Amino acid sequence: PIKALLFDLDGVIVDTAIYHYQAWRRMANTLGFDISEEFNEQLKGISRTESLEIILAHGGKTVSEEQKLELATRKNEWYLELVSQMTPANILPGVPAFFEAVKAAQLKTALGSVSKNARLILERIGMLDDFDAIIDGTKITRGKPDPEVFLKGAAELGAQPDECVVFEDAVAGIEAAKRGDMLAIGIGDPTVLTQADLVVPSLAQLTLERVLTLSAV
Ligand code: B16
Ligand code: MG
Repeated sequence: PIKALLFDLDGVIVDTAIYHYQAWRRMANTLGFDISEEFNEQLKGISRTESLEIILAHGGKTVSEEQKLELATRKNEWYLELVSQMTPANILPGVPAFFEAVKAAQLKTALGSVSKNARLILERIGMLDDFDAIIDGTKITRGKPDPEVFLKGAAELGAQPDECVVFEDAVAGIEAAKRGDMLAIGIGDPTVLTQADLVVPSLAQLTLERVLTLSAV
């Protein structure tokens, strides 16, 4: 039976992907190139340093390690400026009702995010106390698609992988869940999240009941 639900942050609980995109775009522009929204798709769920490498390669730029650190720091400052304006109004549709149902069913919850800013974001939206465990970028050594973030979440909740369901909006995150032998529910487009066991547009289109039925199959 399902004991634990593991939630990605960016794209599942809040839409910070748009802020990441804006901040990376600003950085790319200072280097003389641009990045499209379509290109941004592959950065979802990917760590800050890996994202920077992908963007630099895309723009055909070679920079020193020192400059990389500077660029990543500046991007994060721009990103944090946007995050600082967040409020509970930024919580994605369907999330509060879904969490109420989860609590009523006495299931455990964990956050599984590669972001180093995850706690700050949860604080801004008033959801810090809604998770029994928080696994973020400060607690992991390998980003998604490595399953580390979700395996650690399961371990902290005392659940086996087959007792866990992962909610993810990123291709890399769905892959991480599947590599961890967990059920994966995609939030987004089924033609993009092809590895997911079920895909819904948002948590507003999903009931806990449906999740628990799915796991029984
Ligand atoms: P930070 P998630 C990920 O969050 C984002 O999807 C990804 O775009 C970002 O680069 C990464 O966090 C690192 O974030 O720069 O704040 O440490 O989807 O795993 O919740
Ligand atoms: Mg995400």
